[in-house]
Amino acid sequence: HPQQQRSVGIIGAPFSKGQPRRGVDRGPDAIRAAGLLHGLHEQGCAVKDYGNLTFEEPPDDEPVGRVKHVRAVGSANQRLSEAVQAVKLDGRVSLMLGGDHSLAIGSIHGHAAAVGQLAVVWVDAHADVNTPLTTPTGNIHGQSMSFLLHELHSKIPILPNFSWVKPCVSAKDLVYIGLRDLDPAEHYTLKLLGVKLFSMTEVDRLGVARVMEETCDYLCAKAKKPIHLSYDIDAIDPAVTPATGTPAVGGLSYREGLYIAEHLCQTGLLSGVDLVEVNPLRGRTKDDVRSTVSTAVDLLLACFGRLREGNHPPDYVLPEP
Ligand code: 6HN
Ligand code: MN
Ligand code: MN
Ligand code: MN
Repeated sequence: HPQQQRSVGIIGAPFSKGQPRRGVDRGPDAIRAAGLLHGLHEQGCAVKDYGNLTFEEPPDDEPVGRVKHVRAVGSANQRLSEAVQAVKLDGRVSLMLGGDHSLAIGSIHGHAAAVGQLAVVWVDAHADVNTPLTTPTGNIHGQSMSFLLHELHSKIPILPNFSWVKPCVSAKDLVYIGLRDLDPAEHYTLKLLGVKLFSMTEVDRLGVARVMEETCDYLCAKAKKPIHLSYDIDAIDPAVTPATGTPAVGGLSYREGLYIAEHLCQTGLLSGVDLVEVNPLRGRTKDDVRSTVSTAVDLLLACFGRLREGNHPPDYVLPEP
């Protein structure tokens, strides 16, 4: 059906302590500088930019067990959760620009706190479902979903600055797309919980169109819950989006990545979006960075109504001679 006016609230989250590489905190400004707001306006969206969040640096943020920067990640996400709740109370689709993927904790928590039960579509090379006790790296961006899943609640230790995090997603309301680099504990967990996933093998077998049909059938089987899309740019093949911290070969093509965003937009149920892990200091050349950032912008424009067939305003009339 024709384009409805989409109302978007942008939150920049220049945060990098969920992983060890510098630069991912420059993601939000790089994505804005590549024309995101202009593009959204041009396609008829009502956009409000809430600006960039600022984060405190907790003193003595020593590792807890293997887990790094626990206090910084906990307090940054608490702030983000509140910001997302404010955007949702303003009646907008929340768009969080990362920053690293640990920010999904606050983004999804805040979204669920504002609107209730969510369906989550996690597009990523990685499952980000290590617990603080299974993480091989200690990086919280590889653990985000473990804090959010009800079914893993008993496996999560008490951590400083995390007491506000309450699990808010059921395993049956989660779908992964694009997976190709999982740790053994993550694979075990997804099988144990019966989480629906479309790894790159399924994308190859079914094609992206069937993957998206099955994703929406699965998530909408009972009720039409609001959808939270958490898009890690490393889901796309590093030939297209190399400027990211944990690239993994064999990823989604540009077209497959766009199709996912277009299809979720057409459901009319997209209520919150994350675009994370764009790191303008990675990649070898300026073109590497340009291609990564402009792909991120294209994915987001598709999330908010842009179609490859073209678009026109609902009140368009042909000029008479
Ligand atoms: N990401 N599984 C690895 C880990 O450190 O737990 C990689 C995580 C990557 C996280 O890309 O958002
Ligand atoms: Mn991720
Ligand atoms: Mn990833
Ligand atoms: Mn529509």
